[in-house]
Amino acid sequence: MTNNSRSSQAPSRASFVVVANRLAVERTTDDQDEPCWRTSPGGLVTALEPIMKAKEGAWIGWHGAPDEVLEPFRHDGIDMVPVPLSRDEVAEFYEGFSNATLWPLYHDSVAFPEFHREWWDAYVKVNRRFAEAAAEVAEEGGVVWVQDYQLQLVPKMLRDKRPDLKIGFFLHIPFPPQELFQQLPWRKQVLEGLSGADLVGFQVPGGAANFLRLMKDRLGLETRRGEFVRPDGTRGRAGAYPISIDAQAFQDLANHPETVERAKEIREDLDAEIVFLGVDRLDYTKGLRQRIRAFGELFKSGQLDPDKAVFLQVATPSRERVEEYKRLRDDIELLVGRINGDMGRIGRAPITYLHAGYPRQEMAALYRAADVMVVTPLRDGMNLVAKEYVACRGSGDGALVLSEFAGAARELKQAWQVNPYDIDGMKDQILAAAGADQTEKRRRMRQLRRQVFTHDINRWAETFLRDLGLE
Ligand code: GDG
Repeated sequence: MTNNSRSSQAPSRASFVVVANRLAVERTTDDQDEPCWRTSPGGLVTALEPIMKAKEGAWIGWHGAPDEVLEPFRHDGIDMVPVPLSRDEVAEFYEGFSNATLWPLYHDSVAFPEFHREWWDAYVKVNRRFAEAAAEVAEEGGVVWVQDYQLQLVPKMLRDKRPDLKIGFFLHIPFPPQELFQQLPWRKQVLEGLSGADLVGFQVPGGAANFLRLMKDRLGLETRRGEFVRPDGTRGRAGAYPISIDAQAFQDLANHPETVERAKEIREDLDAEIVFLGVDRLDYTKGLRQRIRAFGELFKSGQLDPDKAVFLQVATPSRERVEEYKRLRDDIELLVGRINGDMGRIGRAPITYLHAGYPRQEMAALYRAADVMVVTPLRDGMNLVAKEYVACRGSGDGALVLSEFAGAARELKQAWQVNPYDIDGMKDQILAAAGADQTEKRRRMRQLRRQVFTHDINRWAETFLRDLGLE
């Protein structure tokens, strides 16, 4: 939902505060071309909006422009508290420590994590700034919910300043096993940071188990039945809270007449009997190299006929200033170019590769248009694309190929599951999904849809906040 007109000065204290790397609004321009804010389209914002409004909530986050200091403001019933970041902090805290140290380390080190002391210093400094903002904004006895790997030190920093608060933390990405985590030179500080939360949420039980084991082995804390005991005798808890999507909203969007029409156009343009689809941020965790290789081999061997089948890959631009991402883009484009050069003919390429972001409605049209959705990350906290595809298949057919290494695999058991490192196995499952008869596809999709519609984003937020003790 866009909202341009309801921004004004924010009042000072809130009983419910969300702290996230990014603010819940983004800059845009209104009808008169004047700059204004609109609510970000993400699922987290949508899920928390009703609670934020009911509780006079505040959202603390960076507003996206370096070297700019902004006063708090009110937008559409929610107080926005912008946290400033300098250009150097964006490079060292965000692109550096968050995205070139923690991101690869937490994703099984599928790319090499870089450790730099100056990045760590920036991480500490910026986390302190977020914690200070939260300490100032939260009212006595309030609830503060800190989001994700960029802000792992905030819970303890905040608890030290404001022991009266209830503090929750949710990690959107995987939490690695001890053997990997302990490479981190600042492992103790990160664990201490997280231990300040009353409730630490993970996508899957394995993440919570890894965390509790580290609380015990690295911090020497007593742990029992999902709880840890801090040195002062107070307790915190850890558990799994698998995130989801607004399934109904996706279904409605997919069923909108314009979307239905657009999906038909996409099918006509692709002019194929069978359409395979991949949608990912262009990220090395998403398994794009392996997936494209698998399709290349299927086309080359004739198991997929390039005249009848097409693989459409949308790769949304992401973290383009980080070196590893530049390399990935070059690799992918080389691979796609080579396959299309070898196997295409005039007017027909087996792989349609789009390096672009699209409006949500276009995404829904793509999901509607695809016979087989291929989601094969090497490691993924959850993966919402898989759930979005399922929500958009109101027709009850379609097939989902899903990596075992996505958090979503625990819930979406009726998908054709794959080990993305096993190219031959992946090829077999892609063919099995494509070749399954309608009855089989419908049977599986029915169960997938039941799961996604009963475990939606509202249930996720309500469960976490109930366990944290939000009244
Ligand atoms: C992290 C974790 C976890 C993508 N391209 C476009 C677009 N998207 C949307 C998708 C989906 C979202 O972005 C991507 O979410 P994922 O879950 O697939 O992956 P990450 O971005 O890596 O998210 C992940 C998630 O946090 C939530 O906790 O599931 O494991 O890595 O919603 O639809 N949306 C639009 N245009 C695009 O071009 N509008």
